[in-house]
Amino acid sequence: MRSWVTAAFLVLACAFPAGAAADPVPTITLDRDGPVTLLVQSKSALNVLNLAVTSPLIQPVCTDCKGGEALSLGAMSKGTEIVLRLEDAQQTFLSTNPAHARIDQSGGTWRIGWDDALGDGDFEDLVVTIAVPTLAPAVDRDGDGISPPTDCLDTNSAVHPGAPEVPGNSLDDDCTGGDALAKIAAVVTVKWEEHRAGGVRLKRFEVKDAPAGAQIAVRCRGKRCFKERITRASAGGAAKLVSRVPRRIRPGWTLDVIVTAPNMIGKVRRYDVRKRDMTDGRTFCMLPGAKNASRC
Ligand SMILES: [Ca+2]
Ligand SMILES: [Ca+2]
Ligand SMILES: [Ca+2]
Repeated sequence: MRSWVTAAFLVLACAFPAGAAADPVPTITLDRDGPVTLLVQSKSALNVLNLAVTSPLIQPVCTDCKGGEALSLGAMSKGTEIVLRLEDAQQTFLSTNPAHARIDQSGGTWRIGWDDALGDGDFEDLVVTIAVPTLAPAVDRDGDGISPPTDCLDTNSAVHPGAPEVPGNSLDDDCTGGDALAKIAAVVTVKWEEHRAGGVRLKRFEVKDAPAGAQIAVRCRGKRCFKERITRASAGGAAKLVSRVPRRIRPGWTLDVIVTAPNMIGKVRRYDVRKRDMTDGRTFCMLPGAKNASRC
Protein backbone atom coordinates (compact mmCIF):
# COMPACT_ATOMS: atom_id res chain seq x y z
CA MET A 1 0.00 0.00 0.00
CA ARG A 2 1.18 3.39 -0.90
CA SER A 3 0.82 5.93 1.77
CA TRP A 4 0.04 9.10 -0.03
CA VAL A 5 0.87 12.32 1.66
CA THR A 6 -0.73 15.42 0.45
CA ALA A 7 2.00 17.75 -0.51
CA ALA A 8 0.19 20.68 -1.95
CA PHE A 9 -3.25 22.07 -2.58
CA LEU A 10 -3.18 24.63 -5.29
CA VAL A 11 -6.07 26.86 -6.05
CA LEU A 12 -5.62 28.30 -9.47
CA ALA A 13 -7.05 31.68 -10.26
CA CYS A 14 -6.75 34.03 -13.19
CA ALA A 15 -5.69 37.29 -11.79
CA PHE A 16 -2.09 36.28 -12.02
CA PRO A 17 0.04 38.42 -14.31
CA ALA A 18 2.47 36.48 -16.45
CA GLY A 19 5.72 35.78 -14.72
CA ALA A 20 4.67 37.09 -11.34
CA ALA A 21 6.13 35.47 -8.30
CA ALA A 22 4.07 32.72 -6.75
CA ASP A 23 1.63 33.74 -4.13
CA PRO A 24 1.77 31.62 -0.96
CA VAL A 25 -1.68 30.40 -2.00
CA PRO A 26 -1.59 30.41 -5.81
CA THR A 27 -5.03 30.90 -7.24
CA ILE A 28 -6.36 30.86 -10.80
CA THR A 29 -9.85 31.51 -12.08
CA LEU A 30 -10.80 30.99 -15.70
CA ASP A 31 -11.26 34.30 -17.46
CA ARG A 32 -13.15 32.87 -20.44
CA ASP A 33 -15.67 30.24 -21.44
CA GLY A 34 -14.61 27.17 -23.33
CA PRO A 35 -13.51 23.55 -23.29
CA VAL A 36 -10.71 23.06 -20.79
CA THR A 37 -7.86 20.62 -21.20
CA LEU A 38 -5.09 19.67 -18.82
CA LEU A 39 -1.66 18.34 -19.78
CA VAL A 40 1.03 16.97 -17.45
CA GLN A 41 4.69 17.28 -18.33
CA SER A 42 7.51 15.97 -16.14
CA LYS A 43 11.11 16.86 -16.66
CA SER A 44 12.57 13.98 -14.79
CA ALA A 45 9.71 11.69 -13.71
CA LEU A 46 11.80 10.57 -10.81
CA ASN A 47 9.09 9.97 -8.37
CA VAL A 48 5.59 8.67 -8.02
CA LEU A 49 3.17 11.51 -8.11
CA ASN A 50 -0.55 11.54 -7.77
CA LEU A 51 -2.37 14.38 -9.43
CA ALA A 52 -6.09 15.08 -9.34
CA VAL A 53 -8.46 17.90 -10.02
CA THR A 54 -10.49 18.40 -6.87
CA SER A 55 -12.65 21.31 -7.97
CA PRO A 56 -15.05 22.02 -9.56
CA LEU A 57 -15.30 18.22 -9.97
CA ILE A 58 -13.05 15.54 -8.56
CA GLN A 59 -11.22 14.01 -11.52
CA PRO A 60 -8.07 11.89 -11.18
CA VAL A 61 -5.38 12.86 -13.68
CA CYS A 62 -2.62 10.32 -12.99
CA THR A 63 -1.54 8.09 -10.12
CA ASP A 64 1.97 7.55 -11.41
CA CYS A 65 2.57 10.71 -13.35
CA LYS A 66 5.35 10.40 -15.86
CA GLY A 67 4.40 13.27 -18.11
CA GLY A 68 2.25 13.16 -21.20
CA GLU A 69 -0.96 12.55 -19.31
CA ALA A 70 -3.81 14.60 -20.66
CA LEU A 71 -7.34 15.13 -19.47
CA SER A 72 -10.29 16.89 -20.96
CA LEU A 73 -12.15 18.72 -18.22
CA GLY A 74 -15.07 19.60 -20.48
CA ALA A 75 -16.69 22.94 -21.07
CA MET A 76 -16.33 25.43 -18.25
CA SER A 77 -17.51 28.98 -17.77
CA LYS A 78 -15.62 32.12 -17.05
CA GLY A 79 -15.14 32.47 -13.30
CA THR A 80 -14.74 28.75 -12.64
CA GLU A 81 -12.00 27.93 -10.15
CA ILE A 82 -9.91 24.89 -10.91
CA VAL A 83 -8.19 23.29 -7.93
CA LEU A 84 -5.43 20.72 -8.35
CA ARG A 85 -4.23 18.30 -5.70
CA LEU A 86 -0.68 17.09 -6.05
CA GLU A 87 0.61 14.26 -3.86
CA ASP A 88 4.25 13.29 -3.60
CA ALA A 89 4.77 9.86 -2.02
CA GLN A 90 8.07 10.56 -0.40
CA GLN A 91 7.83 14.29 -0.09
CA THR A 92 11.26 14.43 -1.61
CA PHE A 93 10.75 15.24 -5.22
CA LEU A 94 8.48 18.24 -5.30
CA SER A 95 8.98 21.12 -3.02
CA THR A 96 6.14 21.99 -0.74
CA ASN A 97 7.50 25.47 -0.52
CA PRO A 98 5.00 27.76 -2.35
CA ALA A 99 7.94 29.77 -3.63
CA HIS A 100 8.89 26.71 -5.66
CA ALA A 101 5.74 26.95 -7.78
CA ARG A 102 4.95 29.51 -10.40
CA ILE A 103 1.95 30.28 -12.54
CA ASP A 104 2.23 31.97 -15.89
CA GLN A 105 -0.71 32.91 -18.03
CA SER A 106 -0.64 33.60 -21.73
CA GLY A 107 -4.02 34.09 -23.37
CA GLY A 108 -6.13 31.05 -22.59
CA THR A 109 -3.21 28.99 -21.30
CA TRP A 110 -2.15 28.68 -17.69
CA ARG A 111 1.18 27.02 -17.02
CA ILE A 112 1.78 25.82 -13.46
CA GLY A 113 5.40 24.86 -12.93
CA TRP A 114 6.95 23.32 -9.84
CA ASP A 115 10.54 23.04 -8.78
CA ASP A 116 11.82 20.01 -7.04
CA ALA A 117 13.09 20.21 -3.49
CA LEU A 118 16.39 21.59 -4.73
CA GLY A 119 14.56 24.69 -5.88
CA ASP A 120 16.78 25.47 -8.84
CA GLY A 121 14.26 28.04 -10.05
CA ASP A 122 13.42 26.63 -13.48
CA PHE A 123 9.90 25.63 -12.40
CA GLU A 124 9.99 22.79 -14.92
CA ASP A 125 10.28 19.64 -12.83
CA LEU A 126 6.56 19.19 -13.07
CA VAL A 127 4.45 21.35 -15.35
CA VAL A 128 0.69 21.26 -15.59
CA THR A 129 -0.78 23.22 -18.47
CA ILE A 130 -4.43 24.15 -18.39
CA ALA A 131 -5.68 25.47 -21.68
CA VAL A 132 -8.90 27.00 -22.90
CA PRO A 133 -8.76 27.45 -26.67
CA THR A 134 -9.30 30.99 -27.75
CA LEU A 135 -12.33 30.85 -29.96
CA ALA A 136 -12.10 32.99 -33.05
CA PRO A 137 -14.50 35.90 -32.74
CA ALA A 138 -17.48 35.76 -35.04
CA VAL A 139 -16.61 37.40 -38.32
CA ASP A 140 -19.13 39.29 -40.41
CA ARG A 141 -17.07 41.07 -43.01
CA ASP A 142 -19.96 42.22 -45.17
CA GLY A 143 -22.05 43.42 -42.24
CA ASP A 144 -25.21 41.54 -43.18
CA GLY A 145 -25.50 40.25 -39.63
CA ILE A 146 -24.60 36.64 -40.44
CA SER A 147 -21.20 35.01 -40.06
CA PRO A 148 -19.64 32.23 -42.12
CA PRO A 149 -20.23 29.41 -42.65
CA THR A 150 -23.93 30.27 -42.32
CA ASP A 151 -23.27 33.26 -44.56
CA CYS A 152 -22.11 31.44 -47.68
CA LEU A 153 -20.57 34.61 -49.15
CA ASP A 154 -19.25 36.94 -46.48
CA THR A 155 -18.07 39.53 -49.01
CA ASN A 156 -21.56 40.31 -50.33
CA SER A 157 -24.24 41.60 -47.98
CA ALA A 158 -26.97 40.71 -50.48
CA VAL A 159 -26.07 37.05 -50.11
CA HIS A 160 -27.15 35.28 -46.93
CA PRO A 161 -29.80 32.82 -45.76
CA GLY A 162 -33.19 34.43 -46.20
CA ALA A 163 -32.07 36.78 -48.98
CA PRO A 164 -34.19 36.73 -52.13
CA GLU A 165 -32.75 34.35 -54.70
CA VAL A 166 -32.03 36.18 -57.93
CA PRO A 167 -32.12 33.61 -60.75
CA GLY A 168 -29.28 33.44 -63.19
CA ASN A 169 -26.87 35.84 -61.49
CA SER A 170 -24.30 33.10 -60.77
CA LEU A 171 -24.84 33.67 -57.04
CA ASP A 172 -26.40 31.40 -54.47
CA ASP A 173 -28.18 34.45 -53.04
CA ASP A 174 -30.12 32.60 -50.34
CA CYS A 175 -27.33 30.12 -49.48
CA THR A 176 -29.44 27.10 -50.31
CA GLY A 177 -26.85 25.46 -52.53
CA GLY A 178 -26.84 27.10 -55.93
CA ASP A 179 -28.05 29.73 -58.31
CA ALA A 180 -31.67 29.43 -59.37
CA LEU A 181 -32.30 29.11 -63.09
CA ALA A 182 -33.32 32.32 -64.75
CA LYS A 183 -36.54 32.46 -66.71
CA ILE A 184 -36.44 33.69 -70.26
CA ALA A 185 -38.47 36.87 -70.45
CA ALA A 186 -38.97 37.12 -74.19
CA VAL A 187 -41.95 38.96 -75.64
CA VAL A 188 -43.98 37.32 -78.39
CA THR A 189 -46.12 39.64 -80.48
CA VAL A 190 -48.91 38.34 -82.70
CA LYS A 191 -51.16 40.34 -85.01
CA TRP A 192 -53.61 38.49 -87.18
CA GLU A 193 -56.60 38.93 -89.47
CA GLU A 194 -59.37 36.56 -90.31
CA HIS A 195 -58.61 34.34 -93.31
CA ARG A 196 -61.44 34.19 -95.81
CA ALA A 197 -61.19 30.42 -96.00
CA GLY A 198 -61.36 30.13 -92.16
CA GLY A 199 -58.79 30.51 -89.43
CA VAL A 200 -56.38 33.43 -89.49
CA ARG A 201 -53.51 34.94 -91.41
CA LEU A 202 -50.66 36.22 -89.31
CA LYS A 203 -49.68 39.79 -90.15
CA ARG A 204 -47.10 40.05 -87.44
CA PHE A 205 -45.53 37.18 -85.57
CA GLU A 206 -42.27 37.94 -83.84
CA VAL A 207 -40.13 37.50 -80.75
CA LYS A 208 -38.22 40.25 -78.99
CA ASP A 209 -36.05 40.48 -75.88
CA ALA A 210 -34.92 36.85 -76.02
CA PRO A 211 -31.34 35.94 -75.05
CA ALA A 212 -29.00 36.41 -78.00
CA GLY A 213 -28.99 33.29 -80.13
CA ALA A 214 -31.82 31.65 -78.21
CA GLN A 215 -33.56 28.82 -80.03
CA ILE A 216 -37.05 29.71 -81.15
CA ALA A 217 -39.32 26.88 -82.17
CA VAL A 218 -42.83 27.25 -83.52
CA ARG A 219 -44.66 24.04 -82.90
CA CYS A 220 -48.01 23.27 -84.38
CA ARG A 221 -50.59 20.70 -83.37
CA GLY A 222 -53.73 19.92 -85.34
CA LYS A 223 -54.95 18.37 -88.57
CA ARG A 224 -52.59 18.88 -91.55
CA CYS A 225 -50.41 21.06 -89.40
CA PHE A 226 -46.72 21.65 -89.91
CA LYS A 227 -44.96 20.11 -86.95
CA GLU A 228 -42.11 22.38 -86.00
CA ARG A 229 -40.12 25.26 -87.46
CA ILE A 230 -36.92 26.25 -85.72
CA THR A 231 -34.88 29.41 -85.94
CA ARG A 232 -32.58 31.44 -83.69
CA ALA A 233 -32.86 34.84 -82.14
CA SER A 234 -30.55 37.51 -83.50
CA ALA A 235 -27.77 39.01 -81.39
CA GLY A 236 -30.39 41.54 -80.33
CA GLY A 237 -32.70 38.76 -79.18
CA ALA A 238 -35.26 39.15 -81.97
CA ALA A 239 -36.75 36.86 -84.60
CA LYS A 240 -39.46 37.32 -87.19
CA LEU A 241 -41.64 34.30 -87.66
CA VAL A 242 -44.33 35.23 -90.20
CA SER A 243 -42.39 33.81 -93.11
CA ARG A 244 -41.81 30.56 -91.24
CA VAL A 245 -45.44 29.55 -90.94
CA PRO A 246 -48.12 28.94 -93.59
CA ARG A 247 -50.14 31.92 -94.81
CA ARG A 248 -53.26 30.31 -93.57
CA ILE A 249 -53.36 29.15 -89.98
CA ARG A 250 -56.25 26.78 -89.88
CA PRO A 251 -59.02 26.44 -87.33
CA GLY A 252 -58.27 23.80 -84.72
CA TRP A 253 -54.52 24.32 -84.79
CA THR A 254 -52.55 25.18 -81.68
CA LEU A 255 -49.34 27.15 -82.09
CA ASP A 256 -46.62 27.11 -79.46
CA VAL A 257 -43.77 29.59 -79.65
CA ILE A 258 -40.98 28.06 -77.55
CA VAL A 259 -37.96 30.20 -76.66
CA THR A 260 -35.12 28.28 -75.04
CA ALA A 261 -31.49 28.92 -74.10
CA PRO A 262 -28.94 26.83 -72.16
CA ASN A 263 -29.38 26.73 -68.38
CA MET A 264 -32.48 28.87 -68.46
CA ILE A 265 -36.16 28.15 -68.04
CA GLY A 266 -37.69 28.49 -71.48
CA LYS A 267 -40.74 30.57 -72.28
CA VAL A 268 -43.71 29.14 -74.14
CA ARG A 269 -46.61 31.16 -75.58
CA ARG A 270 -49.56 29.10 -76.77
CA TYR A 271 -52.31 30.19 -79.17
CA ASP A 272 -55.43 28.30 -80.21
CA VAL A 273 -56.80 29.02 -83.66
CA ARG A 274 -60.56 29.06 -84.04
CA LYS A 275 -62.92 29.44 -86.99
CA ARG A 276 -62.42 33.16 -87.40
CA ASP A 277 -59.86 34.19 -84.82
CA MET A 278 -57.20 33.00 -82.46
CA THR A 279 -56.95 33.23 -78.70
CA ASP A 280 -54.68 35.53 -76.79
CA GLY A 281 -51.53 33.71 -75.87
CA ARG A 282 -51.12 31.74 -72.67
CA THR A 283 -47.72 31.43 -71.04
CA PHE A 284 -46.03 28.19 -70.01
CA CYS A 285 -42.49 27.25 -69.04
CA MET A 286 -40.05 24.81 -70.58
CA LEU A 287 -37.56 23.37 -68.11
CA PRO A 288 -34.04 22.67 -69.40
CA GLY A 289 -34.01 19.31 -71.15
CA ALA A 290 -37.81 18.98 -71.12
CA LYS A 291 -39.70 18.16 -74.29
CA ASN A 292 -43.03 19.57 -73.27
CA ALA A 293 -44.25 22.80 -71.75
CA SER A 294 -45.25 22.88 -68.12
CA ARG A 295 -46.92 25.32 -65.79
CA CYS A 296 -44.60 28.04 -64.58
CA1 LIG B 1 -21.81 38.24 -43.32
CA1 LIG C 1 -23.14 37.74 -47.05
CA1 LIG D 1 -28.83 33.53 -57.67
